[in-house]
Amino acid sequence: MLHILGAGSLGLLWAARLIQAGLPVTLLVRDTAARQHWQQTGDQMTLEYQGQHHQIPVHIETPDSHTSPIQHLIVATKSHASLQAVQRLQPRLCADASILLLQNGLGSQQQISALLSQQVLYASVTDGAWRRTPCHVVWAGKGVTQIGDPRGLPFPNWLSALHGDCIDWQWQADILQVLWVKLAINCAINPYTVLHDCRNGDVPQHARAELPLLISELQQLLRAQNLEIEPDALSERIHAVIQATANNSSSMRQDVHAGRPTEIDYITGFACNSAMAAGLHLPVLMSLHTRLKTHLATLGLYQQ
Ligand code: KPL
Repeated sequence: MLHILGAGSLGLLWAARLIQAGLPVTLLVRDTAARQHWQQTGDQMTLEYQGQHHQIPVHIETPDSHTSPIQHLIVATKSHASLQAVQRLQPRLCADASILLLQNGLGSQQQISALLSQQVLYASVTDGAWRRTPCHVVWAGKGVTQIGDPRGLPFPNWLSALHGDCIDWQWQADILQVLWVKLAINCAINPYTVLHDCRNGDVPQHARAELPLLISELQQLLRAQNLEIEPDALSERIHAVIQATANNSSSMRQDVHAGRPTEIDYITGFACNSAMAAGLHLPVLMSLHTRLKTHLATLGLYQQ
């Protein structure tokens, strides 16, 4: 049995794809109110892909409604909610359980690794998804999931069940490098989409001359983490993602539109803290983070 923690867009997308592939899945929702909402829909979710709607029955539980042990846990909560959510489930985790973290940004993964003695895997997900309703997910863009063990252990066998038909994933020997590059991409895109309330494709026209300066600071930050990245490679990656996701609303902008807290602390916040810890002076990144905090605070979505 695979347990998926979190019924946001990513949790629903993974649940739908794993169930469609015939795997046994339990979706863990936050509380009894959420549980009842699912009951009203007959414990059915909708996966919408390229205009087609697929109805999928799903087994729903709350973390406290059962005490059965958990062997395989996929954590799909937002980064700021994941530590607490995993702590709540900790008593149910088998001693040899395997936990797969799908969070955006960095920082929450390390908090969970420090909490658990079990194998904790990190993942970088590039699928685009959003929820039309709490039980209806739209798969807006197919991506690839990179999975790895930050301690360099080999991949656990249960991942073979997630074959390419259901989750397009690859094993990454250096998952932290992948997550750092993704963090840099998110730092260069997400804040501007919120500050200018724009789609990803409009970021360069709003960020203007600041964007190359920011990218060069992010490059310094990656180098300080001992990551090998060619001088122009980061800029090319960022512009390629902007183009490939030009019509998308970033995850941070989606959170703001839904009135939810954002993952700022695990994106620009983590980047700023890491820069300070490395003794780097990155004024453009710092100023962007400060402007973002102030903007979110005026929307009531950040406590300064
Ligand atoms: O990962 C993303 C996000 O929105 O968080 C990007 C790459 C910016 C795509 O929207």
